[in-house]
Amino acid sequence: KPVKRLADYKAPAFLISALDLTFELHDTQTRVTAVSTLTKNGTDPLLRLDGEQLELVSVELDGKAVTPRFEEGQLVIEVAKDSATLKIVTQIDPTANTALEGLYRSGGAFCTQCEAEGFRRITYFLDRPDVLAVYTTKVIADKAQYPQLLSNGNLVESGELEGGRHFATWHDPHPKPCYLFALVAGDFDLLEDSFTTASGRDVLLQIFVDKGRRVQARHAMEALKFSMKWDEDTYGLEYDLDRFMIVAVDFFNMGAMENKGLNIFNAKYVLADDDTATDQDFDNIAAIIAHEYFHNWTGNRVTCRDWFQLSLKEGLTVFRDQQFSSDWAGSSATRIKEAQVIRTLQFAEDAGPMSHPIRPLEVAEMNNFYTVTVYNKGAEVIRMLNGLLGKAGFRAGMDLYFKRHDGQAVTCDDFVDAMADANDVDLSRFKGWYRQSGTPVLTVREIWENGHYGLKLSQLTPPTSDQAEKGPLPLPFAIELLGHGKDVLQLQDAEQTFALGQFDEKPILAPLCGFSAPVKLVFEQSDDELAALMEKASDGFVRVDAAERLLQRLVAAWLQGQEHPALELWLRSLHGIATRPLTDAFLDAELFKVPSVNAMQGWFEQIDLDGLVAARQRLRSQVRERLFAVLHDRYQMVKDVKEKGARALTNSLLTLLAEPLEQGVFDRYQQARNMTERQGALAAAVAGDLANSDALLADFAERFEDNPQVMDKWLMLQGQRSGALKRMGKVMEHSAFNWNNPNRTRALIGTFIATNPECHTEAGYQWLSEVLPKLDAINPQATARMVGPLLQWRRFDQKRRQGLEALLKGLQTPHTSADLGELLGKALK
Ligand code: B3K
Ligand code: ZN
Repeated sequence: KPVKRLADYKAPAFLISALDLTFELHDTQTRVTAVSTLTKNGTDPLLRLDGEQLELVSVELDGKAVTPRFEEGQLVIEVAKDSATLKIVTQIDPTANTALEGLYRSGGAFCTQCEAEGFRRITYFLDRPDVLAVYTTKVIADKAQYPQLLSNGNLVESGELEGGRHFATWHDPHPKPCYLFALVAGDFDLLEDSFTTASGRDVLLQIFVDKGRRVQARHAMEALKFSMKWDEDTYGLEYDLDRFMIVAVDFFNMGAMENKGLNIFNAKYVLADDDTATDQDFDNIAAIIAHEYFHNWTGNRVTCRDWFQLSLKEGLTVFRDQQFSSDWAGSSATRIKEAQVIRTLQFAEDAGPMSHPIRPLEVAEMNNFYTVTVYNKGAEVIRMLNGLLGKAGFRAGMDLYFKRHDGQAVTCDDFVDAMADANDVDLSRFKGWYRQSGTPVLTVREIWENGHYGLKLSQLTPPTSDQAEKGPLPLPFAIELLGHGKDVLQLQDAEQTFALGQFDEKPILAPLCGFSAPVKLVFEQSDDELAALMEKASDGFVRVDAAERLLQRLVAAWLQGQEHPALELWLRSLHGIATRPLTDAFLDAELFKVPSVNAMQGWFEQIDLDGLVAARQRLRSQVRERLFAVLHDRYQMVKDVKEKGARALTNSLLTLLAEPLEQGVFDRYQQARNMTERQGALAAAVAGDLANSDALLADFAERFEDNPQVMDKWLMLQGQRSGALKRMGKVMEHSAFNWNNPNRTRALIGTFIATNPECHTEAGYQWLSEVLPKLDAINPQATARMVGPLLQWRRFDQKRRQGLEALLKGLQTPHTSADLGELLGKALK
């Protein structure tokens, strides 16, 4: 696929103000008639339409048949007049569509996924986000098989047809880009409710789910209503159609999709009840329901000019869903987990061959750029703006953004300009966050002279694979001086000194409170101070980070075959936390986790995988040996408390103590009152590689064989467990696994690649060399999303480097998809 560049953006040669679509749905031969109302947007008479995997039936311009020509995969039509009506008929095979882009049929229903460039698999079109049209969609299908026919907007007509068929016509009055188009046809159970907006509009709310699972949509419905209210209260944003529909499907490449008025969700982010979903699942569902709903304004009403601007809608909407989550069910762990995503996944992305700014400069396959950088780092950038401008200033910026740009397709610069103008501030340097990739390293030096305390801060962003030159960026450095209060230092330059006042004793600095900027910290703070922060800082992120910094020193020493005093300090602090009165179970649940091997990989440039695995085992066994009694007491104290925080803490403690508590793990699993407890116990058994884990996994599979979302938990544990590789053949034969379903393949194979050290063995690479081409042929997008960890091959030891390089090279064949091909090309460059 040819690379596109942000710098080459050109306005479209034509605009399409209206699009009338007719879908004659048949399982393998669906006919699509698309009638566009075109106007020239300049002088170029050549209309170039995107199209992929289509069978062209006919083309008519203003009622006359035309013979089109093809150039570089596009359909080219000469349009003499300034405006015209274009009718195109295409035929597609939704059943053969295993890529799950465009219109596909799966699980007995038709559904669509058009973002980023899937609409071109439905008809020839200007498949780009800056072409906004009003859609009218007629859907025709067999009535018995597909009683529900849905599309965007409001239902205008429906009725019976000959031969057992029926139709429904939908009209969406809001002009939208084609990536927001959606169609669903199927036979679902329906949960309905309603919401009255602040200005009195009654909105019908509908959630469509697989038969028999209606009650499991209740939590999603509550989250939806809360989201609608929250966006009114927080940003003054109301819903703008008569109905809002959500359809849950099991075959889906991503989490969900914000199609106008008709969100399509991966079923795992809709369906939940206490027996089948964990507390974390409930929170994820609420966050994603909110995220997609919030897109109605940040994404749909104001959309992106081009795909390089993806963070315009995604970074902003992730920030909004994070704000929502902290209001809805937030705990001290919420922000810690957000920071963890950045520090493990995003920092790794920036350290590897896929490094890109939150507004990428070059893209071949757009689907490869739905990344933690664009989404989560993008949200961190918005969070910094929010902090800089304050709540009222940020809201003023949002108001101005909608006032200026409602109904338009705009750029990230437009967004930042609205923020700047509403607040009368200069944000030109801040825009560097959109241009520059990489992770700034923030070095902190303390100044302590004659009772005066101060800080010398300096920042440096090392070169990344995509960009050699870096400059300083404005960044907020939030601090606490233990016992003396908090402050936010605004670092503007490469180096700056801040005087913080007079003290009797050198204060203890809690750095980067709330993870105030997406940076790596270099700070030679004493081990004792880190231990004090771990126990006493008022900010949860600082406490968990202090523990990690201690462990990083310890593990670095262990990898050199040395000992380090950090071990005793870490254990002593954990002891202190476990014996003090319990004040924040969520936070303690985080402190009682031993960092994953993945998290540890982020501490070092070169990955000594065997060393890290051994270090992690050693940390676990040290905790067991030295702290069993106090941790077990705490476990006894919280294990029966019916409260979310207590469950989180119980699961952390159970995981740490799995080996000595073998029977306890077993009992906990058998007596579990909900999925949080059952899954927690099972995960502990697997983490400890207990003898009973086979029996428990078998029991779990038997209990939940009918629930694919729950069986994904089982597949994930199969991917994680030690000895996974030798059991793979068997697991893949289990009815729970399905090569064509990306939820299943991601759960088993994706988890294996991302978390299991057995992946990085000769046998692991051999196995992947067989599995990945097969997966890529079925679903390129899902496959490309799994291989991220393998692209880091240069950071491994020599033997693994060779093995991985050979694996990646072997994947480059004439059959390789554009998705996977782009990643391999970058990784091997
Ligand atoms: N916008 C969609 C993601 C589309 C992914 C295309 N590969 C979901 C979301 O971010 O809300
Ligand atoms: Zn989104």
